[in-house]
Amino acid sequence: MVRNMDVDELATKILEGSRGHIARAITLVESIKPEHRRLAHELLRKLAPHTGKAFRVGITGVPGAGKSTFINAMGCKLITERHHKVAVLAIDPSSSRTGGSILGDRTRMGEFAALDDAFVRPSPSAGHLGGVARATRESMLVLEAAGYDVVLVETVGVGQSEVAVAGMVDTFLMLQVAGTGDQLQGIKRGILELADVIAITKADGDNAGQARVAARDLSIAMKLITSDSEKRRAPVLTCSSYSGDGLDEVWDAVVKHRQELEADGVLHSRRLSQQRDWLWNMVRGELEEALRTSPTVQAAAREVEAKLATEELSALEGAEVILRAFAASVDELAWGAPDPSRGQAWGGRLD
Ligand SMILES: Nc1nc2c(ncn2[C@@H]2O[C@H](COP(=O)(O)OP(=O)(O)O)[C@@H](O)[C@H]2O)c(=O)[nH]1
Ligand SMILES: [Mg+2]
Repeated sequence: MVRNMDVDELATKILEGSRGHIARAITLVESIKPEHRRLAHELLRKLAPHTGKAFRVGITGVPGAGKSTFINAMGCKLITERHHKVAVLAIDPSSSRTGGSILGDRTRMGEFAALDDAFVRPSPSAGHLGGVARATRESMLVLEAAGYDVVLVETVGVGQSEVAVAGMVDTFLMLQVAGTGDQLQGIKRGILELADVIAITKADGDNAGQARVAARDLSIAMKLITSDSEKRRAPVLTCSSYSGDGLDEVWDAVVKHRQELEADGVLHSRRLSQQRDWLWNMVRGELEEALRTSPTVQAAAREVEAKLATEELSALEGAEVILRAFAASVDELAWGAPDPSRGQAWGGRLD
C-alpha cells in the first residue's frame, strides 16, 4: 500500500476530506517502519499549514463509565445541531485491533459513526503508550487538515494514558459514574487534577438522584483539591446519554473552558508547551527506538553483556562502549540526514 504512495496526492485528497485517504494516512502515521515514518513526516509537513484549527477535547472515564454511549449521543448532537465535523480517536495502550475495549463496542457508536460528518478510529495497537500517543497525535493533525473542527480523544481512566491525552488536547472532560458507597474512592487525585470539566453520567431514571448527590460530593472534593482560590475549579455537572438531559450544558461548559483559555491567551501558551513536551518525547522516543533496533548497538550490547557476565567489563565501561557504538551508528536513525530544503516545521500550527 505504501510503496507506491504519492504523498502529494494523499495530501490533496485529505484536504478534500476523502475518508478513504484519511484512513490510509492514519494507517501510515501509525506505522513504525522507518520508510513509513519518512513518508508520514513528509505528509505531515504538507498538512501542517492546515492543522491546529480544531477544538481538541479529551474524554476520560473508567471502563463502564459510559464514554462510548456519551460520545455517540454528544457526537450526533454536535453534528446535527451545532453543525460540527466530529472525529473520534482513542488512546488505549491495552487495546488490540480485535479485542480492544475502547471503541471496540462499535454498536454503541453506530448512530454517530453512520453520519457523514463523523469519523471514528479505534486506538492504534502499537504497543507502548509513547507510540500510541504519537500515532494519535499525528492522526489528529490529519483529521484537522481534513476539516474536522472537533476532535474527541477517548481514553480509559486508569492512569498514564490520561497524562498523554492531556498533553494533546485543549480541554479535558472526565466522565464519572455515581456509584454506591464511597463514590470518590478509586478516583485518582492526579486524574481529577487534569479534569477541566467533570460530568456524572447516567443521570436518568432511578439513578438521577444519586447522580446529583455524587455531583455535589465531587464538587466539594474539587474545592479541596483546588484550594488555591485563584485557580479555576472544574465544574461538576450531570448528564444522561439516554435521555439527552444535561448534554447541552456539558458541551457549553467544555466550550466555556476553551473560551477562557483563549481569552487569557493561555490556549496559545498551552499548545506551545505541549509542542515543547512533544518535541522531547519525539527525541527520546526516536533515541530509544534507535537504541533498541540498531544492529550495531545490538551487536555491541551482546558483547558488552557477555563481558559483564565474566567481569571483564564494568557496567560503567559497558555503557560507554554501547554509547560509542550508538554514536557511530547515528546514520541509521529513521530521520536520515537533515534536509536543508525543509522549511516548515511539521507538528501542527499552534492556533
Ligand atoms: N442508564 C444509563 N445507562 C447508560 C448511559 N450511558 C451508558 N450507559 C450504560 O452503561 C454501560 C457502559 O457504557 P459504555 O458507553 O460502553 O461505557 P464505556 O466503557 O465508558 O465506553 C452500558 O451498558 C450502557 O448502556 C446513560 O446515560 N444512562
Ligand atoms: Mg467504550
